[in-house]
Amino acid sequence: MNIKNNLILALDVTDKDKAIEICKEVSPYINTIKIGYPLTLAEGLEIIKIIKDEFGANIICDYKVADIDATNSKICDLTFDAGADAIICHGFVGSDSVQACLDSANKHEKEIFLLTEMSHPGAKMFLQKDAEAIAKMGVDITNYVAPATRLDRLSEIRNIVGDDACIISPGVGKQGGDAKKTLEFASAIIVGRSIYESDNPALACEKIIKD
Ligand code: NUP
Repeated sequence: MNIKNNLILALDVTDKDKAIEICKEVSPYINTIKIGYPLTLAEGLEIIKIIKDEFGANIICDYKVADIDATNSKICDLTFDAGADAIICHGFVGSDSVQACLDSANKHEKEIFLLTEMSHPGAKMFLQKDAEAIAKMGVDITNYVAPATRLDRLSEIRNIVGDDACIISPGVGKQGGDAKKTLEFASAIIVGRSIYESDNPALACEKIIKD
């Protein structure tokens, strides 16, 4: 996936008009948009195609897919049929569940991103201890999600997955992560509130890119 300026917008607003307005403002800087549950539950799965068609953007659906293999297949099929270019899947559910997501992506000629360790404080309670094992689970994955809030962990995950893997990293801005330092290890950063809550989302993008 070609991610302009190595910057992905997390479009966690809950209103279609607001979503379109923000996308318009940031379109000179951003060609890859992450849509998660807030916008999808508010506006329906059709929002994927609406944003994709209007802005020609890559759409990554952050549905953190985490079920048994049969159910994961259905979730991924429906998401790719709705127009997503990629979907984020949890790794802690194990390789059969992840393989089901990958099979669906391959069938649709789309991609999955495997979530290793999460960026929020609570990730230290359970997920962190298994993050390295998740990163090397043996499924043929080339795309990962790893935290901008813990650079030592991000660096460790980069070491495990290798230089050719694509790592996208949330946690810059509101969660405390630094864009430039994160990009020493990550292929791209995911930024939400620092952009869409800004009075000037375009300027917020410019600042993130230049800093
Ligand atoms: O570990 C993760 N942390 C995280 O923040 C995995 C994620 N997918 N995210 C998502 O990234 C989160 O749900 C939100 O959509 C975005 C970060 O947004 P913000 O903290 O920049 O507002």
